[in-house]
Amino acid sequence: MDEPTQIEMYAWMKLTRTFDEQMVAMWKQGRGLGGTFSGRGHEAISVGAGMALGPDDVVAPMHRDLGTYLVRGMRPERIFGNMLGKATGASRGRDANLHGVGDLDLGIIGFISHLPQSLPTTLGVAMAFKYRDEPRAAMTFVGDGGTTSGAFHETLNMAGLWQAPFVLVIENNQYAYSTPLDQQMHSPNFSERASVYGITTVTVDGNAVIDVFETCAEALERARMGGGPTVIEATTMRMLGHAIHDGAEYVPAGLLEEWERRDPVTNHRKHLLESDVASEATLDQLDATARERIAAAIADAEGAPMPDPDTLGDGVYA
Ligand SMILES: Cc1ncc(C[n+]2csc(CCOP(=O)(O)OP(=O)(O)O)c2C)c(N)n1
Ligand SMILES: [Mg+2]
Repeated sequence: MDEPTQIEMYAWMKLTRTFDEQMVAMWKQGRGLGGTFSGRGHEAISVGAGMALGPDDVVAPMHRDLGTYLVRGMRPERIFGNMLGKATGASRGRDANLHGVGDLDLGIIGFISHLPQSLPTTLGVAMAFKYRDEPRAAMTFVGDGGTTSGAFHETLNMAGLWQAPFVLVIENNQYAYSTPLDQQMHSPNFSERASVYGITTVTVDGNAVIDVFETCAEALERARMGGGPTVIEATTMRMLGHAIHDGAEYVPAGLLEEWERRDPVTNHRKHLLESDVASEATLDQLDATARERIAAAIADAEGAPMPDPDTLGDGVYA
């Protein structure tokens, strides 16, 4: 992989991490509004997958995929604005977290709260591409918990049958809310689950951004070229609670320590320095740029107006 791309990956992951940290701090200070889900630990997945998408592909990110929104071109002002329920937010004040931050002009379908309903929706988009004979792919995400739902199996069944240009990333972060993997399913072998539907399956280290990027890029290209769907299991760890209110005391401390050593942002930085791709000064500069960018986005969102009550009925179709 060329060096500028590796550095760009660091910049996006750092922007994502900085956004996440500032968001958590704001909510703890009582400056937040709705529920907020930290994606700490998921940056290599959200950024690696986001960077692998082509300009004509469509993506439906999940609640821990802040990086995908940012890479895809969603401005941080619109995301913070959304989280604060402001008129400047992506849903114009209709929601107050990452849910609903969609923009089809950017090729982003907003996150659908009912898990895992982004899957059948994205399969529909993929099938539209196939019917129109367009070389485009549709990608979405699901958590380990979401794979236990019927819609996961229904979607994979049809994706395999129709050989749709569909790519699904399973973000296996070891927990669904407070429920660990071994209390969710008999055998957490996600590749096995998907392969029975006639789908290519790959498992990737979800904390290694270059690996995630390359795996997703290959799957998306195969989909665009008519090679059918892929399910990618990306293994990682949810490093904070389910949402801001959850202290996650039920997660063994040793497990978090183990995954902290595999932190995706720290480790990519280390890789760039050790392989002489970037200097400490270059990376420090990117850190400073991320801090400034996020501070500006927060100031913009906090200063923005609430929606005008007269617009309440806008966007209501039935
Ligand atoms: C149908 C449905 N039931 C319950 C919820 C509430 N809920 C939101 S996230 C979540 C846990 C999901 O776990 P997982 O799929 O592993 O994703 P993670 O949060 O770990 O990234 C639950 C139960 C929901 N959004 N939709
Ligand atoms: Mg999970």
